[in-house]
Amino acid sequence: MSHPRRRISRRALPLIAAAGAAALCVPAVATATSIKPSVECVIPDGSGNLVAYFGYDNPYGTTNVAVGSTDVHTNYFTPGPEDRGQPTRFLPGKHPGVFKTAFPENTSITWHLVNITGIPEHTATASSSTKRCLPNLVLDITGPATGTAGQEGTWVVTVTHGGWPGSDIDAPVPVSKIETTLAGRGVLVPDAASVPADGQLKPGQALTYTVKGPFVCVNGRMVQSATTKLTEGQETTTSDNSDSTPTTVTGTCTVDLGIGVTPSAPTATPGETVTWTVPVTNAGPTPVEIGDIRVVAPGLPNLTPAPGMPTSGPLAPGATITFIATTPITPAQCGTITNVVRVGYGTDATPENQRDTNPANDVAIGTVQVICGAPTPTPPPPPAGSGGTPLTPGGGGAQCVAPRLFTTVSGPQRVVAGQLTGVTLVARNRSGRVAATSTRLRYTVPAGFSLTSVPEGASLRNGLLTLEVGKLAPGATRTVRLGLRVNRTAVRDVNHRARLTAACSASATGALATQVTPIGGPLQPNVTG
Ligand SMILES: [Ca+2]
Ligand SMILES: [Ca+2]
Repeated sequence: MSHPRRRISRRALPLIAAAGAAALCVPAVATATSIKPSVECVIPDGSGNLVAYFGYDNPYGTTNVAVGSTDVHTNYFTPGPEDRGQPTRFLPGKHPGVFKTAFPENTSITWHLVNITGIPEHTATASSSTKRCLPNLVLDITGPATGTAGQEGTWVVTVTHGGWPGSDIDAPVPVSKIETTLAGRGVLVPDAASVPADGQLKPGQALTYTVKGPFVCVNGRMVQSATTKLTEGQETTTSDNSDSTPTTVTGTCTVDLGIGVTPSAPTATPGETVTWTVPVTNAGPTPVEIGDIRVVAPGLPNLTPAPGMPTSGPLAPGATITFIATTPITPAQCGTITNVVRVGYGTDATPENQRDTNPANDVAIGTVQVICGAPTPTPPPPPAGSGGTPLTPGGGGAQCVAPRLFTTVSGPQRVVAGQLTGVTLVARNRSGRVAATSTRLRYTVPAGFSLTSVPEGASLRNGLLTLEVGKLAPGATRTVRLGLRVNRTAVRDVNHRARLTAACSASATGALATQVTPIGGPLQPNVTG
């Protein structure tokens, strides 16, 4: 059985020898080529000519080729003149755009080049159809390698004018024509210090965009991607116009959703339909999964995502999805309709550290007054010259006089986590003669606290309670009591803050500092205070 194998070996030997011989010949054959001329681009000079940029690729060492045509070489242009300033000394390697020459539009010129006897010449032809010389932008983004969820990071996007490849053109690009976008953030504004005073970005100059924002964790990693473009005209290449940078994100990715509820009108009559808008906002630092958002609205059984809203996928920090529901108003509902909506994240199986960490904005209450029987007369307009008169053009010189407002927050200065408590808000107009109009009292529910009730006529959205006080006569006071529960997990001291505003830019603020004693030991269920 060894016979055939030996025969194959014997036959293979001369083949190997032949292949070896051929391989030795390859360099000689491969070098039997000329220096190659190239045309990079053309650009109109504004006087009926095109300026063409030529270069070359020399596979040899430095080679001299004189202008003209002889038995051994060729280096000339057609049509004449033969000498258009092209090189006669060719350096090794590729050299794009080493010289330029003008020729009339709608004609062509050809550079002929041979540096070895007896082989075909190489040519490069420039004409009106040769590609135009174009500028090039190059984008780069840098950012931190690591970050902690929720903390702020800084990224820097750099867009450099990379010149006009293949030419010596040094024309700038207007900054106004450069549009740079960060994925998820939209169009960026360049750092003022990087914008040239004349608004023209010259070759070699760069715009920088400094971007700050929270580290958000998606599987422990965050990627920032940026891209730039010319809004007018073309570039040499767009393959270098995008870049991205990854950050490894550590720490707890806290979730915080906030909810609101707004009826389509503050009042309704039987027979009408009220539409309730329920926005859910991602108030936390990390994206959340829309499919894991739970909205509980017992009074709104037909609550559904508003048209066009996504029902799955991520909800970015700061982004809102909206739900809507309608309720037909019946005579049985005369009085006040109150709708309480709640938001939560995940299910019973969701680990504690991945649930909503801030309950202060988890509940919202909306009310509608259902008016039955005789219609309420429209309140008369405020008397002329009162504090509510807006400054109107051509209004006979009416002046807006701001009332003197005063507001306080009072209540316990020490509470224990889990207990029921409350605060009293006072809104007062201390003016002697000026009425306060469009008066509005706002109260921010502190972190770790939640409202147990909302006064009539008030709305609660994302932890901000807004009460429309309306007109407050000179010397008048309005007092509002709010029931609060201190969250069982509350550990931080808080400030209760109230802000009173009215027409004519009148405002006042009040605050109350409260110490919170955390619960020691295991949590007790059903804390009733
Ligand atoms: Ca580019
Ligand atoms: Ca929340």
